[in-house]
Amino acid sequence: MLELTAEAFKEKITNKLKTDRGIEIGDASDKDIYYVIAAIVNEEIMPQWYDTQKKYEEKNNKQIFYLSMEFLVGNLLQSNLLNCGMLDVSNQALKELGLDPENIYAKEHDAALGNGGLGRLAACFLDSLASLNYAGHGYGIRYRYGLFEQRIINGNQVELPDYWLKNDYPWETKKEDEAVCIHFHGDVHMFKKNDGTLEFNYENTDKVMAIPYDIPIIGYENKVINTLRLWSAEAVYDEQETLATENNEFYHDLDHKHSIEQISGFLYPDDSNHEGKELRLKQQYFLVSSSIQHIIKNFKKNNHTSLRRLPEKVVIQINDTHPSLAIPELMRILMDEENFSWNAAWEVTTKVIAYTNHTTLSEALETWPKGMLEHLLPRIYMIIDEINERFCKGIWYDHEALRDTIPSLAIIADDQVHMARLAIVGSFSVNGVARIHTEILKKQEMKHFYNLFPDRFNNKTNGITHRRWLLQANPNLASLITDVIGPQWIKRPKQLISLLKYSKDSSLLEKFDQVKHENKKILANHIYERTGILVDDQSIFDVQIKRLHEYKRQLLNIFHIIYLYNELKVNPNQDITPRTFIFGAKAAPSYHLAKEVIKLINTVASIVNYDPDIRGKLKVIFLENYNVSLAEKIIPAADISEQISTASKEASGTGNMKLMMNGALTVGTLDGANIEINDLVGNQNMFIFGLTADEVMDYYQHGGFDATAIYNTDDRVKRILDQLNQGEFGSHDIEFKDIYYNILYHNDPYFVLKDFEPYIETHEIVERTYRDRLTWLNMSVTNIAHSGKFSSDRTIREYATDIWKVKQVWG
Ligand code: Z57
Repeated sequence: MLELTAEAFKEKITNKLKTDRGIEIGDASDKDIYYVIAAIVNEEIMPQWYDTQKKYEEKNNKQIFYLSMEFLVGNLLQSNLLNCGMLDVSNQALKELGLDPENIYAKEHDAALGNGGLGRLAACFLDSLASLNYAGHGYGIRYRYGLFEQRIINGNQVELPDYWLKNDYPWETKKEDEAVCIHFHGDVHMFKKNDGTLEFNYENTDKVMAIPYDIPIIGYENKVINTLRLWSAEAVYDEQETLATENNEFYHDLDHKHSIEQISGFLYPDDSNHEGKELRLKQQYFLVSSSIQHIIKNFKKNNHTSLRRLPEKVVIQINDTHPSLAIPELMRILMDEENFSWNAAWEVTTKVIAYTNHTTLSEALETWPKGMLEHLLPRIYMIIDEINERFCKGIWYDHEALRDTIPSLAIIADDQVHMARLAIVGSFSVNGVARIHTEILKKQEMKHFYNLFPDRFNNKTNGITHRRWLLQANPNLASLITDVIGPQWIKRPKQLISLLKYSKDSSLLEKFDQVKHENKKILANHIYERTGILVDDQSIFDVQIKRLHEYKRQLLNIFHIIYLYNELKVNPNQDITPRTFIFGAKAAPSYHLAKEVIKLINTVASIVNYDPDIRGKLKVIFLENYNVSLAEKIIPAADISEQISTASKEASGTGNMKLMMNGALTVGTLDGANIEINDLVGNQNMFIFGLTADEVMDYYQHGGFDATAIYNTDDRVKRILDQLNQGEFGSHDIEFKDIYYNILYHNDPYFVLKDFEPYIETHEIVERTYRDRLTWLNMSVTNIAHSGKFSSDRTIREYATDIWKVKQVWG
């Protein structure tokens, strides 16, 4: 649609307002305009969507199915316009109509069907799959409530329901005819057939309908439209139930209906923390069973051959262990419905399933009580049990040296089903998400499995879509880059490297400075509108935006702020470069310490921001309800990117990549993908500090370090902890005692005190560097230049060639 003019686009808007919504432009609200523009996009892409799917059918190549409990897609209007080539014309048309495009696009409610990194990664992957023309589809759950909306009240996080579907969602299409039936509970009966093989029947199961809602995933200027299919749970309609009302069972039926609809009721809000609730297990099986049933139906429709050839046409990537029941579910269908033998079914399953691991944190590793699994999914449990028996026997007989380790490898052990073990045993590929993370999996967490299956393990360093996170979120930077090196980087992000040639050109560096400053003014305005606080757009914007977790160490950041505050109180005339610390973070509702840290940040903010001694040199801003839309506002304006996890704990991180791509400099530990950023830009272009992963793991093996010793010897640390303990930052003296106790009596499990001094010193270097404008700008441009590697296009190409063995479909 590149030939569409603004004039024609305006006409489309006015016509559609009339025909779709029955109003004249003068009476239209921003929301009306939003819906009309979404309709214009849909009109453009619907035929392309059909054509893409037809082509996939005709070519009948292998297709990728990305199964994930989370897809954090965020807002879609702007990125859909961008990808189908209508963003510029839409912006122009809206401006000519006297409207602010930003306001119109902001009318969309974010689809927050994810918690953080893992869910956002899935969304970036979909964007890259479509943009690179791979036949790859997402399968997830259409949660009626997405991740909670966060409000800060008296400094505390308060959670509100995110009913994102309250207004029409213009991007989804319900596909009633493709509904499938899912079975829970029931009794399994086993028969011996004439040929001596076993047959399994199920009776008295609870039936749930899975109704698909399809969302188009638009490739960048290539007319490829892939599908994100989200399943919604509905009660099975049968006539008896409607008749039951005569017997006064109406409320019983309603209750039943509601409990079924709960399966797709809400997204569990715990990031990197396994809660073990039965409803969550139901959700996982619901996703897996509906997706696999559909995949098999589709295979049969397009291939008139045996399902033994499924691996030639289908690869299923499971996003963490959350969909790992895909393994026994595929076994079940092949054996019980398609009459495969165990061995034949296993052969197919282990060639179709590939597993991505996203963490080594023990609290995130999924285990389910075997009783719970057996009760909810009796047949699935039998299959897992058999997988386990065969696997353990195999070790016992074939790997004598590993006999002692069987308890730590067994899929079922201590009455728990260990999902990561199931995922490794039942798949042909196990990948980590950054080099160091994969190495830790191979050498530590999963070393016995690695010894058993060395070829299965591989690394795929994460990436982000540069289309959303640079082109769309930071249009001024994108067009400056294009002015300097031409537009090739948009399709080939690695070409950003051409910027290096200009990274010492001071007149050009000025322009990058101007763009950053413009973005900072925009964010400052936004902060003022949302909080009433004025921030200095000349100050350093120091940003930490991510889920709140102890290992991510927002606490270290706030300790630094308290330290600076204490110093300024002693010496208000100190000549420091003003700083604005910006936080965005949601805590899991049940995560007490994380919520205490949010409270601490807000409390420190309320003191620092209004203390006249500070004279505006420090501002602390906690922006509530951090989500994709807010990230798009903050990232273009960041000077400093805080990536300060306890080394070895952050599998990869992806915010680090987004901020780097937008010219922020990283203050970070040698953890996750920070290490790979550091490989590219070098120590001279980022601020690395703190313990290494090896040192951290060493301490853990030898009982940690002595936190109290640091408290007793470092006056700065002692001061801060005493302030927390004595209620200096709170109205009651009990506030923040939990943080104090956690550090001193639980021996600072995330090494906040150990890394405090190097962190403080690093920030002193940051400040000196910031004052040296040309050096800073050179560093910033160098980071942008190297960020092309972290496009998810690169990541997806690696998955495609190494794991999936698929090629681009055409073009
Ligand atoms: C999640 O967002 C991540 C890991 C998990 O196990 C769960 Br559950 C949720 C994150 C990691 O913490 C990040 O380091 C990583 O970048 C991201 O997944 C994507 O791989």
